[in-house]
Amino acid sequence: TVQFGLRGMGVAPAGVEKDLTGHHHLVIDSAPFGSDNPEALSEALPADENHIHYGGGQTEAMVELAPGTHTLQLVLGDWSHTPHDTPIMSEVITITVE
Ligand SMILES: [Cu+2]
Repeated sequence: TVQFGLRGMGVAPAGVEKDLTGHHHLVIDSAPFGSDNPEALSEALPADENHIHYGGGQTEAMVELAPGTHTLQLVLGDWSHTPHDTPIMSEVITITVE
């Protein structure tokens, strides 16, 4: 179970255009979002097995991962799945699934 933390912003479902809100995306085993990857921050996040959208406004989720080492990063996206102008994202963490 992954719990998504957020302060100073609200969570709104995808498609709801409201200032200072967004929905969470979990980036799994994929290139990190950040200043070294600026183009990824200016367009909608892809939707695939490495980029999970929580467009219902979920603040935690169960994720099934194969045993081994995985990286996770949380990226907030606006109503259209695009990171905010000042992107809101976590550091990349590395976890081990046994
Ligand atoms: Cu999204």
